[in-house]
Amino acid sequence: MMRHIFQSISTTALASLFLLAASGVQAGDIKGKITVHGMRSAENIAVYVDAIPGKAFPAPTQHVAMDQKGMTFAPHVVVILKDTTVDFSNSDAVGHNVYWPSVGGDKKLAHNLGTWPQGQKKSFTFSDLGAIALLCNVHPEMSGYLVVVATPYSAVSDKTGQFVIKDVPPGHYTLKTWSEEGKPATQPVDVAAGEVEVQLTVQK
Ligand SMILES: [Cu+2]
Repeated sequence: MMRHIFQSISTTALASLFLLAASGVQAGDIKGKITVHGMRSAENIAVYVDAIPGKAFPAPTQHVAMDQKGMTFAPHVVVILKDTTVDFSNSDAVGHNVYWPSVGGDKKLAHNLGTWPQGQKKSFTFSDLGAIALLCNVHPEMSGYLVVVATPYSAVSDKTGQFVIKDVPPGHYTLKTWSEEGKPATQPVDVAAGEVEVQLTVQK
């Protein structure tokens, strides 16, 4: 009987069935707006899905770029998935150094990549979670930040405090923030297919 039913379903019908099954787990986008209190700006705030229980993410094959350009780290804040390799480049005519005094406050994870001239780059794979202040020991006024998180679902806010985290699998999660000036904030979020809007407040 079953055999007969399957034989009577055309290839096109089968394809439609697979599409239907796939749409049952359609990802959604988290569209958010951050309001700040006591801070200079709502820009450059890292927002990320804290964790997805039972789900492990493979080390990304694609590298992330962090440049030193115009005597600044560019971009100023980058969020990366754990085990991402960052390529540090130097676009300035002067030598720059890259070092970090800790990872997530752990001074044992301090590291100095050295100093190198324009046009060269050095790579490093970040396997520990936490925020990292990037510094240059040639130019003490320079700073940038890496935020290493446990999921690939993250974003950095723009000048108006807005952000979009794309293609998040449906589920109930906790959004967290990291910023240079503000205290960490958390916000529950329910993701389904389509777009979910969230409001976040970050306090100094
Ligand atoms: Cu420098």
